[in-house]
Amino acid sequence: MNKLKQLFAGGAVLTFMSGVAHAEYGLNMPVGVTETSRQVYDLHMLILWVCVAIGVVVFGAMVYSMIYHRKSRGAVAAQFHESMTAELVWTVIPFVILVVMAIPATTVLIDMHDTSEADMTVKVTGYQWKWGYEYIGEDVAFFSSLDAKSNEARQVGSDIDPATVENYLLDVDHPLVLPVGKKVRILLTAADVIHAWWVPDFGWKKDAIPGFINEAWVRVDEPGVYRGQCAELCGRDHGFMPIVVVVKSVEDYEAWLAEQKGAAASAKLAAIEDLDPRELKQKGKKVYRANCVACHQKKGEGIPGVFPAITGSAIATGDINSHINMVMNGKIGTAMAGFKDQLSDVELAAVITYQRNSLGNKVGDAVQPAQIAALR
Ligand code: HEC
Ligand SMILES: [Cu+2]
Repeated sequence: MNKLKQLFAGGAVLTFMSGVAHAEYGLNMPVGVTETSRQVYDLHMLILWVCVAIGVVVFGAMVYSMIYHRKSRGAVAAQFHESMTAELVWTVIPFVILVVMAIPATTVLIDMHDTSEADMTVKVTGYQWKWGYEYIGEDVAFFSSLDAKSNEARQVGSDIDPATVENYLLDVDHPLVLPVGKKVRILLTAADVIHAWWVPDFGWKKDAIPGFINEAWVRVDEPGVYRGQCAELCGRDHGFMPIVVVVKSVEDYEAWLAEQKGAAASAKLAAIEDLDPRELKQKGKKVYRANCVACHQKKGEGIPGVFPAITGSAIATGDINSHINMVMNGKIGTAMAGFKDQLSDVELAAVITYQRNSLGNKVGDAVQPAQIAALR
């Protein structure tokens, strides 16, 4: 009896706590911030209560029969077979229930797939292991990788405690920025393996498949920061390609977009100018930390037998052209992907210069962005 009391007390405390901590830890799915997500939530609640009602009726009848028609009371089972009425009842009622549930479910599905009359389009491409975002018709495109702090804290032997990193593994360097209240068509694809784009607050999740374009849309009602993750097991660093969407007012979004276009233009200009090797090295370190460290490691030591070291590497300390070729085009059939399409001229020149003159290497030469541009 005492045990039972404890159990109930424990249950009561848990219920109470779950009420208190509701904001961070709810048992239910989030209501979300879009019309779609609210429709999905309502549908979920409707079906839940239909299931609860069926459960109460079925188990109620069972428990009632077990208590009031038990053998010790002298109950004798009724003997009837092939009862038309019973068979009709247990066929027609579930059928009607299914149809009643299918009508709202289909309505929501059709709404979710209707990408017509969108105000703008963003193309989302999944990569191992980051996201690429392209604002169609705006000449704005960038990559979105795990933020440097999470990335450093997650490394084996890192001296940063993950508990001290805000939004650990849920933050990126360049979030997707969207305007509030606008219908955004989202095109999804991937460049290597299957990924899936999932922001729970938007109420949907969709696969990004190489060679296919999937469509979805979102219209966010409130400005804010919404976080999600890749939801398809896509390789070793699947858990390290989060999604962050920053939703801004329309004016702020326009200002941001203009700024991005300005940045793209100045990056093109910078690509023509020669840069100081020291500046290249500094930039290169950032590029290396964001794109190469997962395999070649922080100090360039690599992982013996899996990923070669950059420190003392014959390529990174040898002929500069083979080094450039390796980084731009990768090596087919290995995990070394070509970075030609993922990094700008400046970034490529910087990371190559960095690898040759840092991480324990001292070749003393440098690559300029113009050389990279000429090789495209
Ligand atoms: C997904 C893992 C991975 C990532 C990320 C990666 N590499 Fe590599 N890299 C490899 C592998 C594997 C090889 C060996 C290829 C081979 O078999 O020759 C390699 C080889 C190299 C080499 C030649 C080293 C040698 O001595 O053979 C260079 C230089 C290099 N990578 C530069 C880079 C740069 C620069 C980046 C970031 C922009 C980068 N890598 C990102 C996996 C990776
Ligand atoms: Cu993925």
